Parts: sequence; structure tokens; C-alpha cells
Amino acid sequence: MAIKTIIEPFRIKSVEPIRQTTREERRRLLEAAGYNLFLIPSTDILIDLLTDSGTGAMSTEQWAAMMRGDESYAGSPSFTRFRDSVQAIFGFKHVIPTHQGRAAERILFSVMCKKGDVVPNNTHFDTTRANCEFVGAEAVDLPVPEASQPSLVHPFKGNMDTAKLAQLIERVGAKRVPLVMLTVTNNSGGGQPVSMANIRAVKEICARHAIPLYIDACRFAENSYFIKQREPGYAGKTPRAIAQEMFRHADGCTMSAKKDGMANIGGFLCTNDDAVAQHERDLLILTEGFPTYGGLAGRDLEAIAVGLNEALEEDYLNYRIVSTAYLGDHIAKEGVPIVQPPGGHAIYIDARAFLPHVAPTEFPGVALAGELYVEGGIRSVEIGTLMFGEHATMDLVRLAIPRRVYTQSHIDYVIEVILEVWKRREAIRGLVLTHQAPFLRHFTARFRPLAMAPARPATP
Ligand code: P70
Repeated sequence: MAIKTIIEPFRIKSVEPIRQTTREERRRLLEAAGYNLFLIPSTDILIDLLTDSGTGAMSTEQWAAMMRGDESYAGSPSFTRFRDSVQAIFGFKHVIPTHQGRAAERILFSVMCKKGDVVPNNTHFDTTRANCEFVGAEAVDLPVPEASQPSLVHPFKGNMDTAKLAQLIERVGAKRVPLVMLTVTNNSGGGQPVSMANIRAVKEICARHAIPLYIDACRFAENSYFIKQREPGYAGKTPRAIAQEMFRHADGCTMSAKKDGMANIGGFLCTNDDAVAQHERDLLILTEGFPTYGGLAGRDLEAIAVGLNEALEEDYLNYRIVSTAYLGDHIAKEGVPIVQPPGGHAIYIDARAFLPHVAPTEFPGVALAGELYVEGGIRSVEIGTLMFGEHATMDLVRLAIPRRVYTQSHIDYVIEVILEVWKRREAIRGLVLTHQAPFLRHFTARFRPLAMAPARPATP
């Protein structure tokens, strides 16, 4: 085809105004928020790249389906449509709806793990790690070595290190490993995909020890598309067929439908194990609701049933992956250090390389995210020392792209803002943590700026 421009594969039917603020206002707002962008009202944000979770635009088909939502407490046909849609892709015997991904995690870990257990994952994301640790289990990250080198290009940097997995099981004993998890795509590691070969290899190791494999499926559609593009033998397969194959290797999954479910809320937990499912449903009733709604409205179940299929459409996935890379490529071309190659749902700026004069203990990611806000009203999120403490191997600033929300000119604006901050990077200072919660501290932490040079007093 002669025409190369990839356009947004939709037209806009309903618009939501966004508000400009002045630089002075933003400086004041940032200070009042203790330099934590979670604490700034969204009406004071111009372009919100905090997360791709629950922030997508729904389609006309999803809105139409919502009108069919049946709000019966028990046995709603909306649940049947939801379950059938999930099963057609994920293939698991039991489908348990939850209000979002972390509820699925909490129930899964409560049922399967106890104190002293060890849960390996390519990389646990924040709530997954916290929920695992909350039941007294140890969350162990086993990414491939390539994953911790931001500038290194590798097609499947989300892979798990299978040699390390085998060693870990050998060392602690299979009895202490109630499940192995794979996060697709690997969110903490740059939105990087996991290959089918890696899923197969991890499953083989699990099978040898009779350990179930669970997939954290949040961005399963993007992962499928990366496999199609990058893994030999998959170019001719549909993203849907690839997703089905991915889940055939697993014994269950957790899912936040706020990502590739294209919904504003929702999630689910799947398993093939009858006894586990029974126990999970009992816990579900305790805090989430009856098993045919699990904390969701019938309307939400309908939106997810349609959204899962839309996330697998090739036109959509092509636009999604290409438009995310557009942002990454344009800033990388000017020298901005990013995790390479660009991820599926987000671009991750390497804050340690961007601000080499700010030590990890001075939160370079938080400092950089604050400056992007001051410069252009952009909200991003730190994935690093604040989010993961001692477990952080990198300090990244994630620019997550909500699905079907922003146009290319919004992204061109974001590029300009980042490049302005890049020009004045040497003057950016680190931060001092002044308040933190006992877990998931990034959501509510507060900071103050480090004093200007000298950064440290000459005498203690
Ligand atoms: C994100 C959000 C959620 C998530 C995930 C993976 C791989 C489980 C969950 C939990 C969380 C977030 C982070 C920073 C700012 C805002 C929101 N990820 N597994 O943006 O799902 O949120 O539905 O409970 O990525 O990546 P849920």
C-alpha cells in the first residue's frame, strides 16, 4: 500500500474538555501535593498519562451493551455473556468476576499461599507484590538479565529467567512454591512482552514439580500482538489465536479488565482447579459479592464482554503499538534515555540516566515526573525506588497511554514538553521523603525538595 500514515482507527463522538493551567499554578499545586502527582486533582492535569488502567474510551458497541446490563443480584444474563466472552479467549473452566485486578490477586493469594511460601514472577507489579507479601509469602522477581539494561534492545525483555526459576524451586523446595506467575506484558520492566517459547519453558518447569502456572493477564492482547510481530512462526496467526495459545499453557489467571478489557472498572480470576475455585468463590462472597457479579454492576460485565474482543482487533492493536512507539522514538531520537524497545502501553523514561546527578535515594523518577507536570501539565508515574523500595533495580518514569483517548497532536505536545525538560535537566534537584504508608507507599507519599547545592552538609 502506498499510504504509510497510521491513523487512529476510530472517530470521536463525545468530547471531554481539558484545562490549561499556568506554570505558576502548577508549581503551587505540585508543592501543595507534596510532590506526589497522585495527590493532584485531575482537573488540574492537561494530559493524564498516570495510568492506562480504567482510563480508556469505550466504544459505541460497549455503550450499547451497557444498556443491556441486567442488574439481577443472582444469575444475571450479563454474567453469562461475560463468562462466555472470557472463556472463548482464556479457556479456563472457572471464571470469577472481581471489582478489579487486585481483588483477584488478594483472593488468589489468600487461597493458595501461606506464610513462608515463595511466589516467583517475571516481575511482580505493585499490588501483586503487596498482596503476596500481605499473606506472608515472599514475592521473588526473576526477570531475564536483559530486562535491567534499559537501553538494550531485545524482542522479549519481559521473559522470565528459566534457569533461575529452576534453581529457586530446587533451593526452597517445590512444596514452598504454591504457584508461579508470569506478567504479560511485564509492567514494572517497561511494558515488555513475554514470548510464547518462554511461557512454554516456564510451564515445563512448573509441570515437572506439579506447580500451577498463573498468568497476570492485564495486557494480554498487547503481548499477543508482540508475539505475532516478533516471534518466528506467529506472523500468520491472529492475536486471538495467539492469546488462546498463551492461556492453554496456564492453569489460571488474574486479570484487571481496566487494561486490555477496555473497561473503566472490573477484573476476574480464572482457574481450572475445582477445589481452588470453590474456596475462591467463598472468599468472593465475603468481600466482593455473589459469584455472578463479584463487585461489578451488570453493565460493567457487559462492557468487559465486548471490550476483550475489541482489544484483540488487529487494526486497533497496530495503532496502539505504533502510536506508543511514536512517542518513544521521537524522544529517544533527541537523546532522551528510554527503556528500549518501546513498550505496549507506555513509554518508560530512564530517570537515572536522565538525571545522573540525582542519586536513587533522592528519587530521580519522582523529581522528573514533577518537572514534566510543571513544564506542561503532564501526569506520569514513577516506577522505581518510591514504588518498590529495595526491590527497585531501575528508576523509571512511565508515560502510560490511555486506550483510544489521545490523538497524535496530544502526543506531539507531550514530546515537546519532555524535550524542554531534557534541555534543563542539569538544574533538576532530588527529593526527600517526608511521609510514607506501611505498604503501597507511592500512592500517598509526600516529599520536599532537597536544598540547593551543596547537596550534603560538609560535616554530619
Ligand atoms: C497500572 C496499574 C495494575 C496492575 C498491573 C498488573 C501487571 C495487576 C494490576 C492490578 C496500577 C497503577 C499504577 C500506577 C498508577 C496508577 C495505577 N496496574 N497486575 O497503571 O490491577 O489496578 O485493577 O487492581 O499493571 O499499571 P488493578
